[in-house]
Amino acid sequence: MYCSHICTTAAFLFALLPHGWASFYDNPEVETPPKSGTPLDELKEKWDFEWAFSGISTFAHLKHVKCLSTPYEPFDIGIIGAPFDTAVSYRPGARFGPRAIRAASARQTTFRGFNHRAGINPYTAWPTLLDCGDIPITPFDNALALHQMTSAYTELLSRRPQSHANPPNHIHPKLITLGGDHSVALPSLRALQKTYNQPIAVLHFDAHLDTWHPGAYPSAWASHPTQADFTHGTMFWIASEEGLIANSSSVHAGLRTRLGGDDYGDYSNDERQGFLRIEADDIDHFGIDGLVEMIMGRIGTEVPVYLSVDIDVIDPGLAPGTGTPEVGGWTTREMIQILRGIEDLNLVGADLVEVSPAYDNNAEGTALAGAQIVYEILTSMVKRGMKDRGEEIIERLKPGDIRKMALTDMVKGKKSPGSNHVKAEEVKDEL
Ligand SMILES: [Mn+2]
Repeated sequence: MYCSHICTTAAFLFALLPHGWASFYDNPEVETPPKSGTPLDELKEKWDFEWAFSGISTFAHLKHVKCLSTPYEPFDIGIIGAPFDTAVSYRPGARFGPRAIRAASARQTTFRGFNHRAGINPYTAWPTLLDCGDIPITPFDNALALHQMTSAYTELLSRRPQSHANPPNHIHPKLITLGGDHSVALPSLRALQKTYNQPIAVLHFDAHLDTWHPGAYPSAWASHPTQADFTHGTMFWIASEEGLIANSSSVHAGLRTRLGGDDYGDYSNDERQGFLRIEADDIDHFGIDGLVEMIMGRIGTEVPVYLSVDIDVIDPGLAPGTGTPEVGGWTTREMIQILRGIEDLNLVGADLVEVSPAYDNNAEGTALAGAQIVYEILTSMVKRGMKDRGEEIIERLKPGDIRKMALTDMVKGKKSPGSNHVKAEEVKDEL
């Protein structure tokens, strides 16, 4: 009875269809309009496209080149995997981080890559971007692994970037590392210090200090120095000892770890290494703008900065898949806003480490957070380059400005603008 009514209606409507025309139900051979250009151009036009869910997994569908063994393919910014996790103190598994982050970046595409918070699309802007693949790192010998990573970074940083000297300070290519446990920051810093011939400021987002003395792990068997000194909790201590880190312009942000012993000894040790400490709880007292001000005040926009993000800076409720989870962390949204706030830093390299997918939730939440953080870092590198090249950037409004503007208009009885691409000057006039 139900069908009879529906079916009668359907039959009636079908009769009204213009049967003389081919409809898409006929599934005809589709003729694409003729294009000017070579047959190869036409093939590319038709077939060079990947949906978010299709294609071989690279970061954001970027072209994959094994950069280490392909010196004739220049790039400006390379994404490189460091699948290494034999220096962790708790949960191993971050060697699978690079592939998880790449998979989670699948919805980052050139055609939908505009960062509305930043006003640019990093995937269509000036730099040649490549997914440089992974550094082949031994899982059996950490001394050798450290050597391999240092050699790999040094090799890649020695290349001439595609857009050499445009912007003027773009003399070396830039790398964003997908970790890997956090120890991979040491070989990065070694290579950066050598390449730039100066100590590098470290902006370090993490629940933990990672400036611990190797002796912080008690053992009757300890001898020093030893290969066992190189861990994901000691690499900044080693880097400080080696003079790689710019003392007095480095920052930890997001700290909430328990400390060793019965006092603040870890902090005094940390201070000797020249870090400013911003704790996770500080966000409630100073807000995002306050934290951004502290970081920018400390580092400024000129000194070369290595931005090192341990995914455990995010609360494990949102990012559980990590080596040493600590409750009470920042939300992903807070982290994104902080990263947007510090976009004027002079980044010379970055990493996103400690994504350990075996402990992630089924919805790949940790890897998604990691992929988004890499996107924000990449956005900053690209945007700073655009500014240094004198390119025009769509000025964006801060979320607070938009809200204020909407409220002002509503108070005046006007329609709320409801969009954020209104020119900033117009709003300033309004306010
Ligand atoms: Mn760490």
